[in-house]
Amino acid sequence: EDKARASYEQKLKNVQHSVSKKLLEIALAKKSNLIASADVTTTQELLALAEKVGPHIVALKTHIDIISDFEYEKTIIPLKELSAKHQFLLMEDRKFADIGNTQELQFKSGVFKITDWADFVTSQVIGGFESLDCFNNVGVVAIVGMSSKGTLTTSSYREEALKITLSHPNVIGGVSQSSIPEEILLFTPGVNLADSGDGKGQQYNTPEYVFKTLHSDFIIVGRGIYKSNNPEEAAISYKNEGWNAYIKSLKI
Ligand code: 6AU
Repeated sequence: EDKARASYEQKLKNVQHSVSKKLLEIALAKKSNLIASADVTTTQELLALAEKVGPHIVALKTHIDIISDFEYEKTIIPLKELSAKHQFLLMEDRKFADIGNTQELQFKSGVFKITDWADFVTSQVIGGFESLDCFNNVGVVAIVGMSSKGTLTTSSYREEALKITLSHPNVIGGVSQSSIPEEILLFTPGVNLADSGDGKGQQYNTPEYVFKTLHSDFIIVGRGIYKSNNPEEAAISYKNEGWNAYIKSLKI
């Protein structure tokens, strides 16, 4: 397990998808491998958080369907402006989990119109290879393994999920708590410096652990940042912890 990992520079030479390239370029430019999860429930909180943490992150992860006052004009247009101003990508954590036709409707229709603004989305791969064909204008991060206690993403499930993840051209990487092959990007949530769990099944690791042991590329931090008294300072400390852990893992 303790062997040197591929650097972002090396990965940048090998990845094909434009979204993978952008993520790696931003990581190198900002010296950050942090994705902030904006699990807040109003437009005002979402935009305020994006403004504060924007300079320190590679992407802002949304659950857009929890925003109680969502309006495309008031929510998405300013969010897009902030993503351009602070140079971060938008990751919609929709976790699609249906047949291709339904996923296509959920992706393109309704009030959220995810296809119009997200740079990349998360999707389960339980619907099979072709269920991911509809996401052809964005990057897809496949849910390979979950962080919660008792998850059904067993090693045999993860093995099958990885086959789709590695072979589908829309897929840029996976969400997992285990290592995945180097040619794709590994996104790891369940990262918190203060807590080991949340009493609702979530399980946390440290940035140190996920970079050293899993060779993650990006950490996803929610409550560690947005619940903090000072989200900007918290983002800076997760950014620094994550970057230092990444640098260390290059030298093993
Ligand atoms: O740091 P937290 O626990 O406040 O938030 C973690 C965020 C949440 C979850 O929906 C998400 O990460 N998540 C995911 C993702 C990103 O797909 C998968 C998973 O296995 N565990 C997990 O927590 O927004």
